[in-house]
Amino acid sequence: MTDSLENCRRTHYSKQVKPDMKEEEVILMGWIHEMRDLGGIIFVLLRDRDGVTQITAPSKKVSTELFEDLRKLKKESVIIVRGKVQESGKAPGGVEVIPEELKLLSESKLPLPLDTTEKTRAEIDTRLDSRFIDLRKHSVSAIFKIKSRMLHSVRNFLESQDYTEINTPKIGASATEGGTELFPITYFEREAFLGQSPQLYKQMMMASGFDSVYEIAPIFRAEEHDTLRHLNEVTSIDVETAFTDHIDAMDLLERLVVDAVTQVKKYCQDELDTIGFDLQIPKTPFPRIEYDEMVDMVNSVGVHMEHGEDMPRAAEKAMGEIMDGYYFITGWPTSIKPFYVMPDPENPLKSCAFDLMFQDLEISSGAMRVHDHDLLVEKIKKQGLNPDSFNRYLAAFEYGMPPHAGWGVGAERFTMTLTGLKNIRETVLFPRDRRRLTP
Ligand code: AMO
Repeated sequence: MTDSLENCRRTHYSKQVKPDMKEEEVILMGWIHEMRDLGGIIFVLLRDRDGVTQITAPSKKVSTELFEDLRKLKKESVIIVRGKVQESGKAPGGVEVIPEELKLLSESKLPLPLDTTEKTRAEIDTRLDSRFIDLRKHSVSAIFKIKSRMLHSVRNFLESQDYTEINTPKIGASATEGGTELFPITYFEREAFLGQSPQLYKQMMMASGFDSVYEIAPIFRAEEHDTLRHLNEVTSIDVETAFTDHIDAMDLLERLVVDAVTQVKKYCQDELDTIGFDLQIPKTPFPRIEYDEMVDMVNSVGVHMEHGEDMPRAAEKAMGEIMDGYYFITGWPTSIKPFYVMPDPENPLKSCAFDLMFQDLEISSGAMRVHDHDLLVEKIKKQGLNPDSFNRYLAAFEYGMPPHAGWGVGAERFTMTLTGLKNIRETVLFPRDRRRLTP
């Protein structure tokens, strides 16, 4: 039998228990991180959201019944401890709690599928299989506090710039980013697809007169990649702005990135310390490198890349060696960018598209868009797609569409740059990749 919460409520988190609270009564709630039974004295490390408190029970100072109950506890069980704070040179945080009452709320099964101390680190697949336990480790939960702060900062920043948050469908009838990489689903008697990007919707919102919109939502990519940088479900931060061009879009993105990094550094220093990452606030302006210049740069270090081809992984790696931090690649060939990207009016073989890179990792793609209906139809056809399947989207370009530009940032890749993590799976609570559909 386990105890119930009844009227008992937490008075403090572990982090809030300080040595100057001597003799103060506290009620702590959490998991049993570690137990040491030395015969005449029992030590229990109680772990909660972001800290650990040592519960010290000398047999001479606590009741026999309480002492025996403590002795029976199992690691990772959930408990409530009411007790008095004492200063202690040896305990974590310089404090310990002498227990007066113990409630066992939920007993954990043993052995655990995964160790919760920071002493050992299991393989990523073992960790993900038992993700809820993996997340109990402060070095893992810290990643998600950093991601949460980043998303919070992004929202605050865009709201401060008068952007309206929108929600668009994640089930649709056609592709947005070209014909491949779609997950088909059964939609009653028809076939439909999971959304690859809110691209077409955010553009239609420009014809609706909203001017500045953003969406933070999942996108689904049926890419067969099995890399440290690709997932099949991603959280995308999408932005679209009317009466602007790609230069304005890059400026906005640069300001947003610097703001988010600054906020993470300000509010998540404990989490950054926990994961041991020295986050640097990027210098501005971010370098802007023309595509052709990038091709020459990678060729000059012995990596072969043709002018006109998409960036192979070897070229990304080479750029990652040359460039430190964030930089834009601009002036991409029109032929390798999606149909909605505006060709450069001076040289239509080049486009008004850009990528934001962090060392060897693409964080974002964006562009000024085509807002002329006929040119858009022509470009859709040129890419081997059927304009008829885009008729509802295309209609938005026939009744007054302002020039517009925007971008999409992958929240997980951005989190990788904020945490120094090399495997994107670590930045998602429950990742979806080629091999993983559970938990
Ligand atoms: P793109 O397809 O380049 O552009 O995606 C934008 C950003 O989303 C992230 N991303 C991914 N992250 C992890 N795994 C994936 N499989 C994956 N696919 C994409 C990357 C990438 O830079 N509609 C355009 C954006 C725009 O022009 O507004 C688009 O979706 O960080």
